Amino acid sequence: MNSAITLVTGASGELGQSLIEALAERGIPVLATDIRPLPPALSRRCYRAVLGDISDPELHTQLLQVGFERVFHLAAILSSQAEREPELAHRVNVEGTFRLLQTTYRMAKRLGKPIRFLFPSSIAVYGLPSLEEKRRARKVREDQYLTPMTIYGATKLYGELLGLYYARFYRRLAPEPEAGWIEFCALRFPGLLSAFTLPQGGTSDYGPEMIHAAAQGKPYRCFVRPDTRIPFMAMPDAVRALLLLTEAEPSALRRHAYNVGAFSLSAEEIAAEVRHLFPEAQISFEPDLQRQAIVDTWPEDVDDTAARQDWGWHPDYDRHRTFHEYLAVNIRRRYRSPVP
Ligand code: AKB
Repeated sequence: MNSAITLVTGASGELGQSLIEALAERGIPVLATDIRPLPPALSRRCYRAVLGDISDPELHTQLLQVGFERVFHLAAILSSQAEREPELAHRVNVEGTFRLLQTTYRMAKRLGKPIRFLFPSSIAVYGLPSLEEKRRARKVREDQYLTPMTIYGATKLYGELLGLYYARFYRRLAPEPEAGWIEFCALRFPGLLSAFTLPQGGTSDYGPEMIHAAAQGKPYRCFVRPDTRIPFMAMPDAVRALLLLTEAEPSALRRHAYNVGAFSLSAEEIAAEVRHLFPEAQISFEPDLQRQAIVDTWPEDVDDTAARQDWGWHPDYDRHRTFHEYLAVNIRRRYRSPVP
């Protein structure tokens, strides 16, 4: 990856923090932005940090002043919060994405070359109509069940289409390479499991919350049924997927949005892994009807054949490695919890 200034939006979020660490380790200067201040240690890893609302034109003026040659657009309101605050979700996830695509196009024209724009999308773009269909469907392909039931899923799906539109429309207007355009690509992520940070406002959060609570000796009430099954991925794999896709040859990318998978787990299976690592863990199940309804429409697993074929995707962390190497070691260290 060349050492061009790389814009990371949503820099204070959990994916943002891990991605910035990885970019900084590679010596890539990061222009970070978020509405919340960055943790000071993370801010020191960045070339520049600009605070602001991604839907605010003033922030975009500042981003253009600094300049950038690559984009990871991570800023988003996640599913559970978006259901509570749909207007906010629309402003951040739709208007923010639209504005950033415009800004990136202006930047690409100024540079006279294409800018790659990576957009983390989600399994929330899928909407399985019933539990029976969810069990029957098992691994869902990119073009199936695209009828999300949440505002978050709808805004992510629209973000993918906006990106595709920008990539195609301006490419048609400016067929000469020196004119600049956007190379857009979306990754549909499953629930993410990080040892270092906790997500905020998502519906797959019961996975990470369960293990972080156990490591701190706190009881955890899981808000979905034990048999609830969705795909999950370890955070280092999510970061690696973003970096791999950034480096893929444009001609290899046959899709504008790719599934990436690692393993599929029920909430009961997560609880079993957590109890294995922390035998004292106190986990109970008290489903919340609204959040349960959301995950019941998300697929059990995803078919990521296209990502494997087109840009060599494969997860490094399966279920065992995720829990017994990555999470066990790092979470114990983080909370100084004893090895049983
Ligand atoms: C959420 O739960 O909203 C996210 C997601 C699956 O995109 N973690």
